[in-house]
Amino acid sequence: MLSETARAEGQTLINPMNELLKKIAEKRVQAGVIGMGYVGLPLAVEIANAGIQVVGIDLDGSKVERINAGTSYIPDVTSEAVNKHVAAKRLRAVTDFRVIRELDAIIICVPTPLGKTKDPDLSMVVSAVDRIAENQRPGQLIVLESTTYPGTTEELMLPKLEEKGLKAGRDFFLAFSPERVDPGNPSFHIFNTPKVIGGVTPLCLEVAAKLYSNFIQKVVPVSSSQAAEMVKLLENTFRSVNIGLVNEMALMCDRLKVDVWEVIEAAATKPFGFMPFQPGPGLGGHCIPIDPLYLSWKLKTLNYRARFIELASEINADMPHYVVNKVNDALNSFSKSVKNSKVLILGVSYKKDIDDLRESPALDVIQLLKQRGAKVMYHDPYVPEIEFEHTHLRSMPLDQGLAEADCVVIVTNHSNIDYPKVERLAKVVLDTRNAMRGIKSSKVIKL
Ligand code: SAJ
Repeated sequence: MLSETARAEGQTLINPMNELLKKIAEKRVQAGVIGMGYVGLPLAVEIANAGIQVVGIDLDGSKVERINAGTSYIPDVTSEAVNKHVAAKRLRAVTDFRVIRELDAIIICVPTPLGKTKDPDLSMVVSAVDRIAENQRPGQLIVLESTTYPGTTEELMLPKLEEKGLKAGRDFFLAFSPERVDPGNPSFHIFNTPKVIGGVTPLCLEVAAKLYSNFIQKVVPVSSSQAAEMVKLLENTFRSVNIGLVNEMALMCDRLKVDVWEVIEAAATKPFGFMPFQPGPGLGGHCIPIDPLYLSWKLKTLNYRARFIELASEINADMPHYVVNKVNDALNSFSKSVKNSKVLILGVSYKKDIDDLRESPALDVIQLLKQRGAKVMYHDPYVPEIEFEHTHLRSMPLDQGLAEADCVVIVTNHSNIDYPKVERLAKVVLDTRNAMRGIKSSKVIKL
């Protein structure tokens, strides 16, 4: 039986697509996920949860070993879940890309960072696509999930995958589907977060949507891979620009001597037309500080300057300097200077209740304080040790840090910190996250 789209495109009766659709419908499809990180491993486990055979492919042998040993190294994925599927031989991991020959569906979840010159670094995507092209056969679905600029799927991936004469939409199927993993989110996981999908052709979309519907509650089809790529960038640019706005609000309220947290809380009572964001010490994570710059980079190649993106990035990137100036003011009020003062950084991960340090503003704050001659310590129950540039520190016991510090800076507002104790034992606290809201104290300075 031909799908309606296939019939419209005059497809022959027996063709790779029907074969693949049949395997998907009967859950015989062999899936593979390239990149076993905070996106790939949860995705692979979700695919296995649907009863589909899945192979995790990663260059990092230690990740492969840990998965095959039934253990998880991603906080949002339990070892019990990994072990269950490995024991049932539904999930395994390999470093050898030749496994792709056996696979019907390959999903790419590799990092897309910025290079040294702040330009997109798609080297890991290119490498994954090259490995797929080397092992490609008719009847495969290939999906890119890594966040990237609009056009990547069609302009960069498609030519490589058609190089040997296979045709997208006929012999293989190519789509983009942005990942929407929110690390540490207690409510939304892979299964119950709607998944946007855009195909290089309508048939590509149809095949990808059929596959994802096996393990995602709601699939959201869009008209092209570019549209799907742009959806993700809108989502994250929306956050970056609004965080930049609220950070600038904090700078303005500081000059107006108005409590920005009170203003935001009151504005948030508006039941429509407003969405609260919180000021902070800067923008961390591997997405929000980076993804919008993929979009502005692409638009620059089209002679357009994405001013909101650039301005928001500038304001967000400047917040660590603002924090350090506030530390300086706090110490000055005790006739101390930053130089030779002991500063305790409370919380170093890029957001609360996780252990991820990527792009964390805490690292910038630490570097800036060290440059001004401060003796910097930190306490973070999620991060036992940090090592970056010329800094190597271990998390100090909280009571000891509070006793020794001339100034405490709350950079990440982990839920499991005893903030009343911080107020009791600290000399002065700079609270960049309103973690001490509700604790009235002359020792606490808010951002
Ligand atoms: N931040 C603020 N103020 C805010 C919100 C966040 O300063 O009001 C800071 C956070 O502290 C953090 C950074 O921004 O340093 C990013 O925070 P985030 O909450 O956006 O968290 P991410 O980057 O882990 O995950 C985001 C997802 N988060 C949410 O939707 C809440 C989502 O945008 C994407 O699925 C994900 O990035 C991604 O992978 O793109």
